[in-house]
Amino acid sequence: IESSIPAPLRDTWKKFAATEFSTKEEFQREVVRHVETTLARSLYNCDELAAYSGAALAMRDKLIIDWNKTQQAHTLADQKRVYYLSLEFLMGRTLDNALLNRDIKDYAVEGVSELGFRMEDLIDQEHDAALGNGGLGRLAACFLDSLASLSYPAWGYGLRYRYGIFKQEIIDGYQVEVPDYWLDFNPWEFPRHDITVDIMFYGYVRRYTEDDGSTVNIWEGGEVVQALAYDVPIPGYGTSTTNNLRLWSSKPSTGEFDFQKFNSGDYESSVRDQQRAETISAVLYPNDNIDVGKELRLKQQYFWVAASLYDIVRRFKKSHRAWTEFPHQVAIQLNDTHPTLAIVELMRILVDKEHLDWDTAWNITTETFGYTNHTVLPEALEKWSVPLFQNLLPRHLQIIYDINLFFLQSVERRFPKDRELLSRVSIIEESNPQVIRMAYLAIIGSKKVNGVAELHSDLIKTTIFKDFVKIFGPDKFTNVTNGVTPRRWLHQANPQLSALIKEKLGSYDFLKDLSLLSGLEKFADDKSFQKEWMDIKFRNKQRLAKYIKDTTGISVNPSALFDIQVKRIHEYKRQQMNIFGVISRYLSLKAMTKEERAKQVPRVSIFGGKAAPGYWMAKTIIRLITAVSEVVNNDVDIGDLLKVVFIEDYNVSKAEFLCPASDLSEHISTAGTEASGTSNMKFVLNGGLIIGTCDGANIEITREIGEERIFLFGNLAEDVEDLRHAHRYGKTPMDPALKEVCDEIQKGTFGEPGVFAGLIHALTEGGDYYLVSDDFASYLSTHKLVDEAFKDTAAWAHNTIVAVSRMGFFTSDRAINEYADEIWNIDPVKVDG
Ligand code: GPU
Repeated sequence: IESSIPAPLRDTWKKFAATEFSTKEEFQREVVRHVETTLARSLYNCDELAAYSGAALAMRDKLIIDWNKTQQAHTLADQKRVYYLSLEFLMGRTLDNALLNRDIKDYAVEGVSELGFRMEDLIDQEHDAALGNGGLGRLAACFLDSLASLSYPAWGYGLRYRYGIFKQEIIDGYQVEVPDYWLDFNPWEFPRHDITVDIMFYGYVRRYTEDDGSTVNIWEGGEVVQALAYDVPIPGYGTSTTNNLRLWSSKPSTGEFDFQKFNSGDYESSVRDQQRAETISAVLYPNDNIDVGKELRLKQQYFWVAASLYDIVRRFKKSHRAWTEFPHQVAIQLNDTHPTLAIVELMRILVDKEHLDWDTAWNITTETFGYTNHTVLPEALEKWSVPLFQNLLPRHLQIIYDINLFFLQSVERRFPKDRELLSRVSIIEESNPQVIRMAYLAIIGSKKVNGVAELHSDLIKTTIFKDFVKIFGPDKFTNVTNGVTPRRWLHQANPQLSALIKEKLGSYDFLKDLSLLSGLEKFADDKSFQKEWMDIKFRNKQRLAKYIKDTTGISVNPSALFDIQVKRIHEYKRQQMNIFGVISRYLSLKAMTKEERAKQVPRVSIFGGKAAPGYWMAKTIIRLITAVSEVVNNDVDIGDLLKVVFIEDYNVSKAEFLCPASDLSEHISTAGTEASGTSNMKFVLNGGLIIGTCDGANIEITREIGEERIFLFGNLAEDVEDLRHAHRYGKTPMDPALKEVCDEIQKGTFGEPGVFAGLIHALTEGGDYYLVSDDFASYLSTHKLVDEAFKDTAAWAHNTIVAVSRMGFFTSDRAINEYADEIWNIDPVKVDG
C-alpha cells in the first residue's frame, strides 16, 4: 500500500500523524481542548454533561487511532475475517469500559478530579446504547468485547436504531413506555458519508434467455432506500486491537428524494417519501423471544443484510481472489434467524450478478454461514407469510423456492417415499397463508448450527430440529455455551472485588484468562479474606440500598438477604412464581408470633425488567409485583423482615450495580424453556448464589461450582410434557400453598382482584402451561434452605468464594475461542501498539 504514495508526501503525513495521549497531563489537555473547541464551553460553564462529553471525545480520539492501526493490520494480514450479524447489540455505556480496557482509568480519574469533577458523576451522564432487548443483544455485545480482546479480525454488523429499547416508567404501579431517543449526543460513532449502499424493495423479476441459452433473472423496479454506515470502535482489553461495529442507518436514496415534487410545491408528499425511508432504521422492535411478523421488521432485516453483504463482498473483491476462495476469507455468523436472508442474498449476488452456476454458488454459501439458535419456544421461531414476502422481495422468494426444491429432492433421494418427512422439513409450511420457516432455511444454508448451552443444544437436536439431524448427520449440530465478558461484568461492575482478587492472585491476568480464578479457592476458608470478601458485598448492597431509597423512597436494610430477579418479564421466566412465593412468605410471617418472627431472616425481594408493550400478561405480572410491594412495605407487623422493590427501567448500566449487590438471584424458568441465560453467570461471578431450575446454563454452572453451592429445585425438562398433559386432562390439583396465595389475591388484599384475574386463570383453566403449581412446593422449601444457609455467614462466604473460583468457564473469551476454532476457522492478528 505504502509504495504507491510518493515519499515526500508520505513523510509529511507521518510527521503530523495523530498521536495518542498517554499521560494524565496529555489526557487533561485533550479534555479541555474538546470542551473549549468542539463543545464551545469554558471553565465557567462546563457542567457534568460537558465534562463527560470532553472526556468521551478525548477517549474516542485515542480509540480511533488504534482503530485505524487495527484496520490496516487486518488488511495487510489478509486473513479470514468473521462477520457477526446481529439485529441487536445491547452495548450499555462506553466511557468506563473504554478507560478500563485501555487501562488508563487511574490517571483519567485523577485528571478529571483536578479539573473539578468526579469520574463516577461523568460516567453517570452517559446514555446507555440500548440497541437490544435482553440476553441475545447483550451476548452480541459481550462477544464483540471478546473478539477484540482476543485480537480476532472481526466486524459486527447491525442497525443504527434512532430509538433503542423503550424506557420504562412505573406510573400508579403500571408500566408505561417512553421513547428512548439516544442519539442527541453520541460521541462513540462515526458517520461514513462515503459508505452508502442503495437497497431495493418490491418491484418484479424480469426473466430472459441469453444467447448461450442460459436464463437470467433480473430484479427490477420498486422502492430504493439508501443505507449509510456508522462505525463504532470496539476496544479490546490488554491489546491495541480495536475492531469495528458497523451500524446502518436508512435515508432516502439520492434518486428517491424527489426534488421535482419538492420544488413543484408537493412538499408534503416529498417529506412523506423521506420519512418512509428513514422509518426503516427508526425503532428497535421491543419483543424478546416472540415473533410478530410485521412487514417493517422484514424490511429492516433485508435492508441490514443487503447492505452488510454488499460491504463484505466489496471488501472480498478487492483481493481479486476466485469466488471459490470466499469461504476461506469470510465467515458469517447469523445471530438467530433475524439475518437468515443473508443466505438468500449471497445466492442472488453470486447467481444473478456474478453469474456463477447454482451449485458453485450454493457450495460457497453453505461453507460461509453459521447459525446460532437461541430458543426452542415455538412462538419465537420466525415465520414470514409468503404473500407478504413475495410482495417485498420477489426474487428472494424464487431463490428460496429453488433452495427448497433442491433440498427436498436430495431428501427424497436419501429417504424415498417418506412424504411425511418432506412436508415436515420443507422450508415452506403449507398453512393458510403459506409461511417461510426461517430456522429451516438457516439450517439448510449453514455449515454449522449451534445452541447456546448444553441442554439447549441437546434439545434442539431431539425436538425442533430432529429431522435435520437425521438428514445432515449429527456433526452439523454443535454446542457453544454462552459466556459473559469479565471486563464489564467483574472489573467494571465490581471494581473492589476485582481489586481484591488481583491482590490475592498477584495480577489482573485473570481478566484475560478467567480460569486463573481457580487460584482463589485456597483462600476460601481464610477468615480475614472472607471478611474482606463479605465487606465488599455489604458495601455493594449499601450502594443499592441507597439507590432504592433515592428512587423509590423504600428503606431496605443492607444486612437483609438481597434476593434479585432482573430480566425481561416473561411467563416462561416465571416472575409470577417469584411474586407468588413472596406473597406466601408474607402470609407465613403474618401468621407467626412475635417470637417466631424474631428468628426469621430478613429479605429484600428485588424485581426488575421490561414487558413487551403488547404482552398483556407480562404487564399484569408487573402490576402484581408493585401491588404486593405497596401492601407489604407498609405493613407494620412486617417491618424489615420483608421488603419488595420493583426497579424501574432495568438496563445494562443498572445490571452493573445490581449484580454485585445480590446474595441470591433467581433463574427459575420452566425446565427446557430458557436456552441458556447469561445473568446467572454474572451474578455468580460477583459472589452471589443462585436459586434455579435445571435449565439452560444453570446446569453447567452446577457442574462447575458444585451442587452444594446452588439451590436447585423443580421438575426436569424431560418431565414437562407429561406434566402439561396431566394439566390438560384436569388431573393436577393446585398446590395448597399456591391455592392460599390465589385466595388471598382474590380476597382483594392486593387491590381489585379483577386486575389479576388473567394470572389466576393461567394457573387454572389455562392449564398452567409453565408448571408454576408443579414446582411451587419445592420452590418454597428451597427458599427455606436459602434462609438457613444465609444464617451461617462463614459457610456462605466460603461457598461464594469457591463458586467464583470455579467460574472461569463462563467467560465469553472461552465461547469465542470455541466459535473461532470449531465454526469460523479464524486466527488472531497481532496489532502493534
Ligand atoms: N434470547 Br430467541 C433473547 O434474549 N431474545 C430472543 O429473542 C431469543 C433468545 C436469549 C435467550 O432467551 C437466553 O436464554 C439466552 O441466554 C440468550 O438469548 C443468549 O443466547
